[in-house]
Amino acid sequence: MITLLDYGAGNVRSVINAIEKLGGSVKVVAKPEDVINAEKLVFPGVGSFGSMMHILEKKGYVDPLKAFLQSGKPFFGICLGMQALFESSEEAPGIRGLGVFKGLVKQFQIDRSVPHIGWNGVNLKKSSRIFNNAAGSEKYYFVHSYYVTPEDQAVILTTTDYGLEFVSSVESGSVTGTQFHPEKSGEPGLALLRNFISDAEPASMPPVVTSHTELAKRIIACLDVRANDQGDLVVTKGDHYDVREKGAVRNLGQPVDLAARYYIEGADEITFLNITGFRDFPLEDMPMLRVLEETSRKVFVPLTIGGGIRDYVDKDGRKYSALEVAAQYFRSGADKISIGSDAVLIAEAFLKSGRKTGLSAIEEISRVYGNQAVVISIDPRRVYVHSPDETRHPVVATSVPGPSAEKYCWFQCTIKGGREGRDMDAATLARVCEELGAGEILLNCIDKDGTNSGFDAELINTVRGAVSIPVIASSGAGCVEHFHEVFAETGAEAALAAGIFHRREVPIGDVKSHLDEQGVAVRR
Ligand code: 1PR
Repeated sequence: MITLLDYGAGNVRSVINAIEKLGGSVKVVAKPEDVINAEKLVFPGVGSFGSMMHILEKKGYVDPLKAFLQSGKPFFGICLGMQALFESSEEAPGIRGLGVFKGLVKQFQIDRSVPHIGWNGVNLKKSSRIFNNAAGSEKYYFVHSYYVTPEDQAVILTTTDYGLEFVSSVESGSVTGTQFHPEKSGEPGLALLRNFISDAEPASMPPVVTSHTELAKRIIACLDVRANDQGDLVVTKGDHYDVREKGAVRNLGQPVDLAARYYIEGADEITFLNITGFRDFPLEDMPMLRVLEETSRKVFVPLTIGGGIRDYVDKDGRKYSALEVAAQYFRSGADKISIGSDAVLIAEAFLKSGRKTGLSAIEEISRVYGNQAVVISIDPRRVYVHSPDETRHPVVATSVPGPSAEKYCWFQCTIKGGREGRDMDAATLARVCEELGAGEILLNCIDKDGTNSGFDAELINTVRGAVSIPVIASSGAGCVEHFHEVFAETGAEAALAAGIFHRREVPIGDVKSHLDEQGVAVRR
């Protein structure tokens, strides 16, 4: 029996799903004694160091945890669950950690995008039974902005390279911790958990021991989901955001089935966009929550859900916060949520007042779940002008002239699925959302959506240049070469596609083989 310490943050459902997939059974801690009485304890942490330690204190888990960690019984800390083992964190000055390991948790100060999001390798520093049967060249899924710095080098199990070499896992006796998420690292991650659950013996070194690792470029499969005219939830896809064919919503398949297929084909992440979410009330949108629950039982790579995440007043006048909506999605299996229309309205309000209220959906959700859990989905379209003076928005001199041979354009943000243009440009929106706490940008493009004509590199470079958080390029992929182009011509950390995958025109595996042949780091 595995005991799981769920202190109420983030996506513990995927850890439970992973352990149950491996044939294990899980008991979730309900009271402090459950910690002490555990045979084996798994502690997955997502969010921020300060709120985690605060909740552990409030629930009376700190002393039982310290006692368990001295007991010699097996412990597995994941992400914040590993950071909690250290003395303190730059993320929450003055807040004490469990102090099992001497050392500080530090923030990345590097010239790379932060958070460190994606698949990266591990350099093994000593043998451990959790890496038994590993080849040594596997990549695991990381999503964090802070890393541990143990004073005692002997506890270091692995390091990983991302702007600097940092400690990505630790082990001392029966206490193991990983910065990466085994429950979201596909089969290699499940193998680690299997070793922990099954007391795999003896500890051995894998055949390959790397001395350097590289963050892979991510290939993301996107499922635009909405109810069709019969009310069934289907995956749909159009071009330029028009998903109807002869008046009917195009039906490209069942969300859970397609997600499971893309997992097997090697997608690094799966994104669900509820494209009519701006109309609905998500918490009444049980079908979408069920899709998430079912998918998270079959898919062990990160899941992002977007569509309709904002504050609400329901028909009985009851007020719901975007944080409550997001919490429901995290508890249903999401690792990240994506905010579209509401992000534009939040940024407009911020630019008008010049003041952070702390109450916007971006600020609230990133405060509780960490900025890495908040993605901003931007739906821009080009507005062509003959000269920069024609607009107050930043323009680019474009190599793709406009309908009247215009040589300049700016990228106008839209809301409600491209239905309403706003007086804001994409780079400003991205910059403001980063300032408010967002951790990643999903940069779509209405002009390119569904065209199979390639990504909009000018748009991507404009937004890439305005933020220091990762950017996902989206819209327009038509062949494997388009993925190489976008990574060669822009600094995007990931590329997303929909239509070519749904229509089985380009298998995800072919995209990865092509990138591999071109020397682009990918997860194989
Ligand atoms: O505004 O917070 O309710 O969120 C709604 C979400 O749904 C937004 O993220 C918005 O991008 C998305 N959305 C709304 N309407 C549509 C539509 O298509 N009518 N889909 C829509 C946006 C963009 C990508 C698409 C890529 C790749 N689709 O997600 O998958 O363009 O497509 P391709 O590879 O086939 O070119 P809110």
